[in-house]
Amino acid sequence: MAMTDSDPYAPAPASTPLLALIPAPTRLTRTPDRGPYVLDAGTAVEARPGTEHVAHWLRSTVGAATGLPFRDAAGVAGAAGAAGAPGRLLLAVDEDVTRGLGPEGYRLVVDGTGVRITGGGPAGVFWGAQTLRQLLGPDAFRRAPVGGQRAWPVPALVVEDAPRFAWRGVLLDVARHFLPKDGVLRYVDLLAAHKLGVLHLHLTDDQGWRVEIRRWPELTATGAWRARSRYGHGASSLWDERPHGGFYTQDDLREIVAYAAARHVTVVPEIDLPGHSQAAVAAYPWLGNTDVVDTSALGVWDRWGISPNVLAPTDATLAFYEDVLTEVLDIFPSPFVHLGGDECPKEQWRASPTARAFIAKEGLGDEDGLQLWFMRHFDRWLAARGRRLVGWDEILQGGERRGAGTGLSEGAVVSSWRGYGGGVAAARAGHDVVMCPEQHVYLDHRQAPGDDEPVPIGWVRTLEDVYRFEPVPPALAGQDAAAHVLGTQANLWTEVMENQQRIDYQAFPRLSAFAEVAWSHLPAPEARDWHGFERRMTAHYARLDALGVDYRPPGGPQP
Ligand code: TNX
Repeated sequence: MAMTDSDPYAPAPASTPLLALIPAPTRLTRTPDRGPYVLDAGTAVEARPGTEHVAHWLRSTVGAATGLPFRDAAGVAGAAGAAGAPGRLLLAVDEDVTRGLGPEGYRLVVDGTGVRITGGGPAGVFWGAQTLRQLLGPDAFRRAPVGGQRAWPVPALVVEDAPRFAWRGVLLDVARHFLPKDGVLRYVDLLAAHKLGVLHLHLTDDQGWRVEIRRWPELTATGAWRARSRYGHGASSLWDERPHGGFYTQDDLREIVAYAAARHVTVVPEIDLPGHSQAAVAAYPWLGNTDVVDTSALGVWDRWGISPNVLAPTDATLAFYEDVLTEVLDIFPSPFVHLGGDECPKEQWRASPTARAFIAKEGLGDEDGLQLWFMRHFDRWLAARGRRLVGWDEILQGGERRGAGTGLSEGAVVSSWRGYGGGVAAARAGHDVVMCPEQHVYLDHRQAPGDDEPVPIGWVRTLEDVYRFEPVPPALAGQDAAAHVLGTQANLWTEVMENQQRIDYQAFPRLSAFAEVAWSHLPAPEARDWHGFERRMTAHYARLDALGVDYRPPGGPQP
């Protein structure tokens, strides 16, 4: 799609409001002779079929912030008038209007008679409504009205917009530190405000199991709790001597899924296996490699890094995880189910007579083959149920040597985190991929050098670094395989983020830059208008303030 007719990045003359949309729309044209339109108590919403949930969102969210009632046009006297009658906010799905913009695309028209948001599908209408909220100004992001503003002007304009990528994701690691349900719902809203449509919930890890499984209650009774955490490295490490834990009931998760669905956010659950599984082994010791270690003595892992206590390759383990996944599928309608596959230490398999015999019997070659065997089993199991496996790029290990491609089903998706390499290889082999290289979009990494960063881990990934991240690497650019890049994802691992405030600090403002990378049709990294983005961020910080986001301030932490 062509970048722009009029330039949404151009600095606004001082006399006109800075629109400062984030993520930047594909095309924005000001039509000052046709407007503005002023929303007030008389503005009625006409929600055509398929858009009722957007009207509901407007009332419950923008209405709560502004005091605007957004009354239903059907209930307003004389409402039988033509579409987009004066004083109307029209919401409609109409592909004839949005032609070529796709189901998530929308056309937003503001003129003196009202506002018309037309989507290629219901999602497009919702993203258009999010744009309208930005146009109303930062106070439209509050939870309740401040001051007595009754009239909300919006400049006359036409926006035509559609996302570059379908998978615009954020991983929230609720395993290392549990984030209570309300915090997750709040993140759904923050994602939606940035037109990000995938919430990848990392529900299990060595340090905690966070999803209620009715058939296997010890997973949460035991696996959701640890007595303490260890921070720092080597001699300078310290135990905090505080318990940590929590989990979501299935009802909690259904509520999160429904809340997200109403905001066009898909929740992709991750059950990490066969590594990162000590919490499960602590709950059911027979899941572990009992001929190598006395797993009955294990607790939930209480330090960071990667536990050597991985799943044992037995029929009982497979059957157990089939039970788990049966319940997971029942909770999460997502077409994609993430099963990890990352960072699985192989020492216990190497030492285990059971695992060695298994590798020999199945002709797996070595431990990498064994890991692939695990992933393939569940890849097929998911495919038979109409779902697609997603795994970290280690799921490619052990495939090529066996001369059978990746050994995974065609629908399997790779999350490329150790750089772009795994994603490039997977795309060339015909798999869809999500690019989330740790060198660019790991938001647990520090955002500035210096001693005063509250979360001083990892490499430095500045706001500008994230803004200049390009999901399609040169190795794929211009090739057919580039079509396999479903999109991109920023990952919030929470080893050093204990609570919502810390997550906010690491996530923002970088997630705002990431949203633009995922949604907007930006030019090549070196040609991106970083200073224009910075200028728009000035207005966006006011929105984040109104939302109560504890972002890292532009100048760094205040003493
Ligand atoms: C690597 S990304 C991990 C996570 C850690 C993260 C910390 C991935 C698949 N594994 O388990 O939390 O690094 O940056």
